[in-house]
Amino acid sequence: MIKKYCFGESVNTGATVLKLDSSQEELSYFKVKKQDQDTKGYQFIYLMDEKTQVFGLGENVRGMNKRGFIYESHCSDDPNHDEGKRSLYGAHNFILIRGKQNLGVFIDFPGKVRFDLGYTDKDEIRIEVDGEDFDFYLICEHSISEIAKRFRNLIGKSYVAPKWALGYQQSRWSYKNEAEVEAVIKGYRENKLPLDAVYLDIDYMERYKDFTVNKKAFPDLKCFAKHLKEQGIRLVPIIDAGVKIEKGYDVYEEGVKEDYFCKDANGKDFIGAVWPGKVHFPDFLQEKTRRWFGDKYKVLMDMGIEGFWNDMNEPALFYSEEGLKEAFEALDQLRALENIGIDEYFEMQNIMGSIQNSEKDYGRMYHQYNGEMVCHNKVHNLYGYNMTKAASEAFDRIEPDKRILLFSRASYIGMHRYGGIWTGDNKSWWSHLKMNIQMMPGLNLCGFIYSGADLGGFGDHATEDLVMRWLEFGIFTPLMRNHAAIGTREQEAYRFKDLEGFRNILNLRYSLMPYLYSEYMKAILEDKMYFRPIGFDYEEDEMAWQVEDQLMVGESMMIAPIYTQNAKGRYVYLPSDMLMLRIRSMEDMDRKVMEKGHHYIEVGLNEVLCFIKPNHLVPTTNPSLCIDTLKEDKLNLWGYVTSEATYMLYQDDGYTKKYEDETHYTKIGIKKQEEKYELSLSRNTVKINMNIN
Ligand code: MIG
Repeated sequence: MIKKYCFGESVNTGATVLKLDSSQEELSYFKVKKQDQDTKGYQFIYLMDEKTQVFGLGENVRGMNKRGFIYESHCSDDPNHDEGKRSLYGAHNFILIRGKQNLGVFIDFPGKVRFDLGYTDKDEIRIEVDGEDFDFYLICEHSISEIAKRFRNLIGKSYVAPKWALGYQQSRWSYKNEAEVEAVIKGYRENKLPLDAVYLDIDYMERYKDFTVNKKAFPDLKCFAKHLKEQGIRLVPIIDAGVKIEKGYDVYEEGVKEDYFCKDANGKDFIGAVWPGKVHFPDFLQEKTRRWFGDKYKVLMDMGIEGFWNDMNEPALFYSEEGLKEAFEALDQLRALENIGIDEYFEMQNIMGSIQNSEKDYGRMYHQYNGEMVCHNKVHNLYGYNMTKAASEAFDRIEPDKRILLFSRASYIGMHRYGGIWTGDNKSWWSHLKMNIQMMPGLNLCGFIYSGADLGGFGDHATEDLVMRWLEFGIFTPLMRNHAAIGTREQEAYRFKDLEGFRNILNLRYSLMPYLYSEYMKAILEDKMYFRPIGFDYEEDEMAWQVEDQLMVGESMMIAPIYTQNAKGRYVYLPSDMLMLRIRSMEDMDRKVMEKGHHYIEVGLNEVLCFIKPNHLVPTTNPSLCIDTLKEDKLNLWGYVTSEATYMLYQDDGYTKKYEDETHYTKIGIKKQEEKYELSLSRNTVKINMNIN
C-alpha cells in the first residue's frame, strides 16, 4: 500500500507516474516536527530497534545497510568518494526500513534532504527536508521485496538499453583521435578480446563545444563510425552540460537568442566556467530548452552515433564570474598584509579550495519556471535528470523505434525512465571495488538497472590484479565499462600479462548473455531488482541479512566477488544449499554442490566464483567478439535441480522497442526423474544442451 502525504504545494518534479490523492490520515510511524522559522523545513523521526536495517539511497558510500551514518541529497561533482562523503552525484531520496514493520519512504523534494540514519542518535532515523513544499510517500508491505516493487510501480518503468550496450565497453579520458581509437580496437581484436563500444571523452569536440567534432582529430566521424560498426563496435560520445560562450557557435547563439539559458539575479545569462572555459547552463527546467537541447543530439545521430553519456550535469561548476571576482578580492586583502601568519595561510587555502562547486554560486543561478524565477538551490537535484530527460525525449522523436544508449552522471529519482547512470569518478582502489559491489542494490532499488562503475577505477593507477578482479565483478553489471582518467596507467584489458585470463573473463560475460539479458529485461519489465542483498531472497534468515559482500544476480544466481588484493579465496555464506561454480573458462570449471552455511572457498586470480540456487537454471551460449554476432539459438543450460525447475528465457531483437511481447519468452522446464533430467520447452526456437548439477 502506498500513501502520499503532501506538504505545502506540490513541487511536481516528475519523479512519479502513479497518480495518488493526498492522504488525510495522520502520518504513522513517524513523528513530524516543523523546523524553526529560519530553516523552514520539516523533520521526521522514526525510532529504530536493535534489529532495524536501512537500505536504499541509491548512489552513496558505505555498506548496503546504510544504518549508522548521515547522508545528504545534493548532487555533487566530487571525485573523492571516501567514507566521510554524504553526497555523490545522484539524489536518491528513497529508503527501505527493515524493522518490526517494513516500510519504504520516498521524499519527493528537489532541494536538500538529510537522511540521518542513527548518526546523531544511534536509535533514530531523522529525515530533514530543507523546505516546506514536498511529497512524502510511505509504502507499507509485509515483505521487503514487495516494497521495492511497489516503489518501482510508483516511479515507472526503467529505461531499456540496446543489447549491444550490455557488451563490454572501453573508455579512457584521452583517446584523442581516430588513430588512438583504432589502436585500442586493434588491441582488443588482435588479441581476440570481445568489445562492443569505445567511448569518446571531451577531446573529440572542438574546444569542448557540445555537438561539434574536432575535424583534425576526426576528419569524417560519420565514415569512421560506419567503419567501426562493421566490426561490431559503436562509438559513444560524451555530452557536457555547459555550453561554451563563443561568438559564431550556433548552440551558444541560439541559446542566447531564444532565452534557453539559466539566469543570474539581474536576469542576464548566468556565466560559469567548466572545460570549455566560460559557459552558460541550459535551463533544463524549461520545456522549450529541453526540446531544443535534445534535438541537438541529432547532429551526432546523423553521423551514425547510437549512444551518449551525459556528464558534468550536477551541474559541475569550476567557478562563476562573480565567485572568482570575490575570491581575488579576498586574496588581494591577504596580499596587502605585511605578514601572512598561519591563520591567513589557511584562509588563503580555503579561499582557493572553495571556488569550485560553491553553494553560493548555485544560489546565484536562476531558472524560469511557470513565469517565475526559481533559485537553482531550490531545484538543484533536478538538473542532470532534466538534461537526460531532454535527450531521451528527443530520441523518441528522432528515432522512435530504436533504442539509443544513454546514461548520466547526475540523477534524481525518476530519471531511470530516461537513461541509466554510471557512478562517476571512483579510483583504482580495492575499497572502491567493494563500494561498487555494495552500491549496486541501492541503485536497483531506485530503478537504475542499467548502471555500473568505472571498472578498473577512474583516478589513480590500476594494477593487473585489480583490473582482473574488478572485471570479474563487472561481468555481472549491465553497464560493463572499463574507464580511466587521463594521466593514469593504461588499463585496457590487452595491456596486461595474463591475456588469456582476461579473454576468459570477457568471454564469460558474452557466454552468460542469454541469462544476463533475460534477467536484465525481466527486472525492467516486471519492476524487479536485478541485484539484491541476499536477505531479500531469504527474508527469514537473519544471517543472510548480515552479508554485505555477496549479491543475488537475477533469479538464479548468487555471486561472491573477491575485492581484496592478494586474496587467494574468501568466506562465503550460503543461505541454502547451492551449486558452486568456479569458472576459469567455459571449458574449464569446478562444479560442486555445497551445503547451507559458512565456507572458505579458494578462488584463484583468474577464477570467477558464482552459485546457482536450488531448482534454478542459467542459460549460456558460446562467446563472440561482439553482441551483434552472438548466437543464441543453441544454449548450454546450467542448473542445480533437485526436483524441478523452470526458467523464463527472454529473447528479442535487442535493438527496437518492441520489448513487451509474449513471443519473446521461452519457458524452459527441467524435471528430475530418478537420475535423469527431462527437458521441456514452450517453443522450439532454441536448442538446449543440458549441464545440470
Ligand atoms: O572534470 O570528461 O566523470 O568520466 O572522463 C572531469 C572528462 C570531467 C568527469 C567524468 C569522467 C570524464 C571526465 N569528466
